[in-house]
Amino acid sequence: MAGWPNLSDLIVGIETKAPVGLVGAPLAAGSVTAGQCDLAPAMLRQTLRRIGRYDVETQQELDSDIADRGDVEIAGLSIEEATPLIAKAVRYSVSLHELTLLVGGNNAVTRPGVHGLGMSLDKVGLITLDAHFDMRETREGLSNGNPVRALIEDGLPGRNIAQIGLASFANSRKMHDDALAAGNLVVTVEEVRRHAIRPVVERALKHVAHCDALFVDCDIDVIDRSQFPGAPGARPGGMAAHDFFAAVRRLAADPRVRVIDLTEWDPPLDQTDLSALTAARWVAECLAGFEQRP
Ligand SMILES: [Mn+2]
Repeated sequence: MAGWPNLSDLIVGIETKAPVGLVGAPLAAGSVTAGQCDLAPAMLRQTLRRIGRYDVETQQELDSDIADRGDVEIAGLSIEEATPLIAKAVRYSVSLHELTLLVGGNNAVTRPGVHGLGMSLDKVGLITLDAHFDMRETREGLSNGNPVRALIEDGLPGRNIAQIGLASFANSRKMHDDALAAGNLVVTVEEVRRHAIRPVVERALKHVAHCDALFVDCDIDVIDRSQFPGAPGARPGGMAAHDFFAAVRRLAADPRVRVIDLTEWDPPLDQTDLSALTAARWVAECLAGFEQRP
């Protein structure tokens, strides 16, 4: 692939003034299903060279530099212990870069990521692309199954939360009821198919129109398992990868989006390179959207 312009060309050192920052948060602790999501940031970096920079759809070549800020040092830490460290790393990145890509790790990185915006939660919007509500109870501690409930308990109002891609037979009635009662916008994966992804994303952006800054959580288990085997929570009947890409691009184009995370990728679950190529293209879609900003 020598001479082929690819995403790895865009990675620069942290001493450079880059519009985009990359923070790895290799958090594996506290997963509902034990796994190796901590291997994802390294695998993502390794796969960037396989993703080209030229987009045939827009006839544009991606050219935004990405400052790789390395991984937050959280090996062996619990979610509770890792939380302030992840929040601090995100906060620093947000202070330096217009857009921060936060690469988990499991979905528990989302809560510290949101706090990393350093803003009052009533001004922050959260949009999730996720098969799950992430509304498990918090009584027994934090997990990758309860970041949304934990954020609501922290004070994030449901009117600031839009959830896209919820899957049947993968959530409980209580989680659904609680999400609706909080005021979250809830769009199931079947609704995405019925109405198409683009209008659904517009609805989500409208739901958080009053927010000053947005955090986008891409739990990659939202994608159909046949198209993303490398996520423990992914199920048959999930979102098409092309809809996921379109959603990420549109969301990244909103200048209020300061952080986009990618969570729940567990590389060893996929013996092929399908999941790695999908996760690495997420970076391209984030950049493509970012470069469309006014
Ligand atoms: Mn999730």
